[in-house]
Amino acid sequence: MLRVEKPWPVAVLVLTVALFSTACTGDGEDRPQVDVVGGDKTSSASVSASGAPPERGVVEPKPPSAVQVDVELKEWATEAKAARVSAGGVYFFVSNQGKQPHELVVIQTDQSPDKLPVEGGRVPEGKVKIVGEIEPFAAESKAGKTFNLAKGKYVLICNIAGHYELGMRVALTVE
Ligand SMILES: [Cu+2]
Repeated sequence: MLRVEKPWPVAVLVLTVALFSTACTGDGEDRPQVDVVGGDKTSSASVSASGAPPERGVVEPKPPSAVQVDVELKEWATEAKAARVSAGGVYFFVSNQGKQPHELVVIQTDQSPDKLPVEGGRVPEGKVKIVGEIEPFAAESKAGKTFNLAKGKYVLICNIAGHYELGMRVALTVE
């Protein structure tokens, strides 16, 4: 009897431990899941805290009569594929090839691209003549919009704080 009884408590013990550890594992799995969800919330909150939630660009249709200018945005450059365009409807097809949101602000000015006034890292929009703007849009997306431009000299910039001074500016002549 003793020989038969001996394995019994061992088996019960093993089974009990197995059940207990299974239950523990179950609890353990639940808790980390809560932590993971909390972690996700924390990380997305920190992403939001770094700036406005990046919206993808909106590509409006190009009017048939408009002249198209392709523009590339990245850290840290604004590159226009044309230096001169004809006056009238100018359709800016803008590709954000950077790693963060950028915008396109069209300023009519006789100043050279690097000589615009700067206050707090931005070109003060009340002190320059803004004739068009594509609001900040997400990296790896595109935006297209038409502005009616008269003959003159223009500078295209990204006016998110710091970006203009880092080099996001380029000249465009409308003739
Ligand atoms: Cu920018």
